[in-house]
Amino acid sequence: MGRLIAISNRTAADPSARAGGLAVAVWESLTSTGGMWFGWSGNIVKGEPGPPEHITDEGVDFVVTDFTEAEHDGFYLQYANRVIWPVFHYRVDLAHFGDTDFEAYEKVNKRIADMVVPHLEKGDSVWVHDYHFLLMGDFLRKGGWDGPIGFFLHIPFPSPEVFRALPEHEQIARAMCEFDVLGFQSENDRSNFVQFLVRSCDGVDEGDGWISVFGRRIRANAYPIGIEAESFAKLAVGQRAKTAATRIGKFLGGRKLVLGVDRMDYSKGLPQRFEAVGKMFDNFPSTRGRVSFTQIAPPSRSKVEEYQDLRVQLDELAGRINGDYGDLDWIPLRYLARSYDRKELAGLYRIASVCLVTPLRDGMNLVAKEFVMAQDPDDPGVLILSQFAGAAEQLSDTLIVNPHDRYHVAETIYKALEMPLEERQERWEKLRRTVVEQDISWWRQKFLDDLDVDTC
Ligand code: GDG
Repeated sequence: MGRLIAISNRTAADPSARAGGLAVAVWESLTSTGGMWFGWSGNIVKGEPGPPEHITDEGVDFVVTDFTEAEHDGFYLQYANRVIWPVFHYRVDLAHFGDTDFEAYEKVNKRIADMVVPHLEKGDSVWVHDYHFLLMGDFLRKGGWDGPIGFFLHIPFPSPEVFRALPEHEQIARAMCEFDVLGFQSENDRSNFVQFLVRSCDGVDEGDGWISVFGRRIRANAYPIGIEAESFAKLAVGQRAKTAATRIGKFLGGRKLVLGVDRMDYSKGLPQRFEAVGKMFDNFPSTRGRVSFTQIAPPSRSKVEEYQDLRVQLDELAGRINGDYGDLDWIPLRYLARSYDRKELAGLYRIASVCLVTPLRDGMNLVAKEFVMAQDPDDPGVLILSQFAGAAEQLSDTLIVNPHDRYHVAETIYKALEMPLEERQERWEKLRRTVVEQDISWWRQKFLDDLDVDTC
């Protein structure tokens, strides 16, 4: 049985970083194959980075490197997060195409590949994660590795027209075709990628996920990522969850809770969501004083200008909506720009009547799945989900909305608040079954089966 070798920007070398679903899934695969995990240490150093640090834990070898200031800026902050992230989320208007950032992106992909190749042995399989390392397959091949390489993209893959806006799209597409198995979150993303190869690279779609392109035969499939469904359901009835629910219950004073939980990112559609909530108070006066919207929005990438602008925009909108509709004893909308413990989040999901998951684009969106698993079967809340989240392909039994259409979102929130118990239960049971059956282990196994890695 061969080893699995994972490569991702951040690893779970620090045990406290093993809490998230993805980290757990990769970690479990590695412990069962005695594998290795390569990535960034999280440290930024002045001058040249020293040799990579080796950490061994439960049979898994982590090899992590520091970034120089130039690498952190050019590779991470600029090309990955100010070029690929906006373009792949259909925000070409927000992309900053600098002169030198792609060079930094290439160099880091090559440096990490060069760090990995000497450790690879015959029989190993490599699993690369996410948009930071789109060129990794190419550099691993150039370094002499001809064994299997899988790649999973956690964010959307844009339509061919949008992808072509990326000045380096040809080089990136060619490099991506050095992977053997390419995993996407949804059929829509997979089909965008395949269409690009067919229309622009003379690729041939052979069906069943197989594509012939650039003299190679590769596979591209949808592997929708899941969560640790059963254990999340347990968190939601734990003590920490109950305490959080009691705390927000004091604030609500018997009113219904409409909840949002998102990293503060422009892809998550927060301003549009705030406006839709404002519209609801406007168009459905019976909700005034009876409903409160709370958005949990931990800041992310706060060094990047577009994220600072978003913060200002949210402050203004929240101020205006509360000014217009609020009363002496009622705050209609509030957002908390801080992070809560996962157990506390589970408690908040459980007492929410409605969860608004309305990104403008999202690879999958795990919040939607967490909300489903946290519900009380006797009185489940209602999920409102954007048609542009990857999760909408699996969770089609919920209320699906166009997040740009504030009027319709407002109407849908009202409909969700008024939905009879029987309908809520029927819909929730279907969603629950999907989230449980297609959980994080299912996702991992489905991907690794196609890469032909035995992790049992
Ligand atoms: C990328 C893709 C894809 C949020 N606030 C707090 C907190 N969270 C947790 C949620 C959830 C996670 O963060 C967010 O996951 P998402 O899937 O919603 O979004 P991204 O971070 O953008 O992730 C996405 C994902 O990768 C996996 O492939 O689904 O499309 O963009 O788990 O619960 N966690 C804690 N405190 C918070 O305040 N502890």
